[in-house]
Amino acid sequence: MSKGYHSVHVLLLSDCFPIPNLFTCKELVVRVGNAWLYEPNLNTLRQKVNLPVGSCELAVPLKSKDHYSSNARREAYATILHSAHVYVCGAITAAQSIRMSGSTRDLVILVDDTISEYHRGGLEAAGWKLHTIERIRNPKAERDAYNEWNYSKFRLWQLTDYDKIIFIDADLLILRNIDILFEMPEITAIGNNATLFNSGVMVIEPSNCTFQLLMDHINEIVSYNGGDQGYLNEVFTWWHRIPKHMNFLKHFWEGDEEEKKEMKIKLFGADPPVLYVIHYLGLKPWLCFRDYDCNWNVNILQEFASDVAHRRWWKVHDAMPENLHKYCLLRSKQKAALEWDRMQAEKGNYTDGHWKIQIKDSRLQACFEEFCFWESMLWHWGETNWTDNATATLAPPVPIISGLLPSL
Ligand SMILES: [Mn+2]
Repeated sequence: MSKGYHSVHVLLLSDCFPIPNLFTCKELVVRVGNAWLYEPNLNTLRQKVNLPVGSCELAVPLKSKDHYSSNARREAYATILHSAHVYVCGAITAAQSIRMSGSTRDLVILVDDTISEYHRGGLEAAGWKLHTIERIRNPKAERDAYNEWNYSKFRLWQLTDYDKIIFIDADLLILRNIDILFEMPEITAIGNNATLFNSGVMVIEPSNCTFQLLMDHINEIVSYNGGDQGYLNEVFTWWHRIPKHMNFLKHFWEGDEEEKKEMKIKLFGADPPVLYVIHYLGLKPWLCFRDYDCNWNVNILQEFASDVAHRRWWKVHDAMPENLHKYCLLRSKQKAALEWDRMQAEKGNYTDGHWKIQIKDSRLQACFEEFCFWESMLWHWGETNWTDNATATLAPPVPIISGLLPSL
């Protein structure tokens, strides 16, 4: 390839659109039918194709490359809450973890109008800059399904005040500074399985025309898992693989040998940290009592259970300013759900024995809703015709912490 002193044109003949992060829509000169003519920036294209694709050179570079200019003010960490206020506490704690890692980059959070003023206040106090977005419906999702709105993630590409974004899920902790990823191109991520990347941590480059491209194909591209991860993997078939430590999944595979399990537990607990990022799969730490990882009490979720990783999350939580802790309180319904799972584990006499542990978490007693008598919710829990009308008609939560409110 030319040294980059002369401009070069690249002509591609293809019925599909060319890989959009190698040949960007900004660099498209003209398209006629299946002929695409680009005038690429040779320096950035060279940097990308020089990145290792094999398994021998996965490490991140020790030193920044001099030809790759970066401007910290145009770089940010970003996350998104798609209609999920239960992730507010996670996002607040994730922000804390980024600051504890020593990063000073902007923190940007995308929220839609289902996130209340109260919760917005907490996110801002934690350091997130709020961007209100119009959510994007996944046309292939069922109504009210978990993945109904997750195509809203495409709006990250509209954050054109920034050249580079490290996207992070709201359910992870940054234990060591990962700013070095700002030197990596779109898409940089860890491998999920085979040739696919995990979208929990990924580097992207905002661009309105890339956003448009993602939107243009929303009805035709089929996502293998029904989520944004599957969709993005269809579009960005070229991506740069980084070590698993930069998005380490809290997950013990069924096939993991005992040694491997022990190694993972050691990694979760290492202090000073060895892992850069822990990604909390399964039930989230803030939706459990702090006493133990509540994934233990659900048979199919036990593969996600780790008390060591759980404790680590709470340590970061506890290091946050006191005024942020109230965003991590448990709703009555969640307390009932946790107790229900615990009772099932007791009935099943689960051998890990976590269900025997007495809960000392003060959040058990703290109530910020009008309805605090969560035990009554258990009377009919699990019955097929059970509805939670008793709580649904109550007023929205009032942000008052009190363990003294009388039970109804
Ligand atoms: Mn996640």
